[in-house]
Amino acid sequence: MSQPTKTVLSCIQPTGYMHFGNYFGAIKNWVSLQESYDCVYGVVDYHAMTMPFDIKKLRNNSWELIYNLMAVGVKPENLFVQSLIPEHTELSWIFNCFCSYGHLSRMTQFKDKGKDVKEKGAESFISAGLFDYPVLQAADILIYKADFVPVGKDQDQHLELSRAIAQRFNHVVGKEYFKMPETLHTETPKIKSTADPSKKMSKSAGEKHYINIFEEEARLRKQVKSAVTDVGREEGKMSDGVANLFELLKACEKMEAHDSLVDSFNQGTLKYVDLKEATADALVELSQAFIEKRNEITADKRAVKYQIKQSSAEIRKKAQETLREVKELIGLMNVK
Ligand code: AQP
Repeated sequence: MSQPTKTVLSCIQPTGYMHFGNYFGAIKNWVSLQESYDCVYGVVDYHAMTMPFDIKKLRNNSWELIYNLMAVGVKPENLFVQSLIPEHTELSWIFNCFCSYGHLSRMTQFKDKGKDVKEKGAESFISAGLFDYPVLQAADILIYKADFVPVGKDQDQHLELSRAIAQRFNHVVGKEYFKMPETLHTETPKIKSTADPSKKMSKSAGEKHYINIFEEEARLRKQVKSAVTDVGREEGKMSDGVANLFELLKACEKMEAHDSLVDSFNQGTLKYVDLKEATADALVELSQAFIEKRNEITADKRAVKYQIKQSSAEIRKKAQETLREVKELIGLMNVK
């Protein structure tokens, strides 16, 4: 008898551009996993509200992210928009009651992002949503009973929290209702900022700290050319900045150039300018292909919007089924 196909779930926030950290850390895996699994991928607009946001841009950012995801190869039938599936937020309330305050307060992303907001002088905007969003994330994952969750390394702690919530729920209801979702990483789960390789590539750190995958060629080359290479180098050890450029080259699957430049590094003859040029060439090649595909997709935005509303409605059926079962199990009422 054939085994049922396993489910893959992952999400991304519509907070602006998609960068090479998102792509090489997670989205590249989203695309390839579609060949072997039932995949569900979300544009999580409720999560994008947890940091200060612009109400005039939120909806458009979600559509832009959809075009971007499709341009890199995510199939539209696998995509949903979170605010079109209200069962996620309903389940997240239930999960709030299965998650301890102490566990949630240990989340490093809350501390890091809270610090960012504070440094920008907006302390009063550190919202309860920012504190609580890992619980919503647990609902995003568990509502589809996902087996695998392809994410970057920065999400490991949140995945652990999802498993803890699932375990607590199973314990309370006295059965193995939720399965434990497993994290899947790419070979490059943590791409660093080229401007400050001690940090991950990220949008919230500011413009210098991420490279947009649809970047115009001249600016992309400039960003790679100005990558920090030598700061913090220990004798005989590769600096974080140089290692990051090698990671990017590897992620672009340019192994011949990668291996020959690694040889030069080992022999002490590597010129950083050559490493930067090879990295920029590889990123530009990829980015040009994405831009071309994106132009094709955005030629008919209405059709895409229609398609995504349809796929969200289809994906919602599974979320409704899980929520109904959860409510039954814990003594809540279902409408019908
Ligand atoms: N630097 C990274 N390296 C590897 N993977 C990464 N991811 C994010 N940054 C890196 C992975 O991308 C997926 C989507 O992440 P997100 O929803 O947090 O998207 P984002 O808001 O676009 O990510 P940012 O820019 O990194 O946001 P901030 O600055 O808000 O933290 C996830 O699987 C994530 O692991």
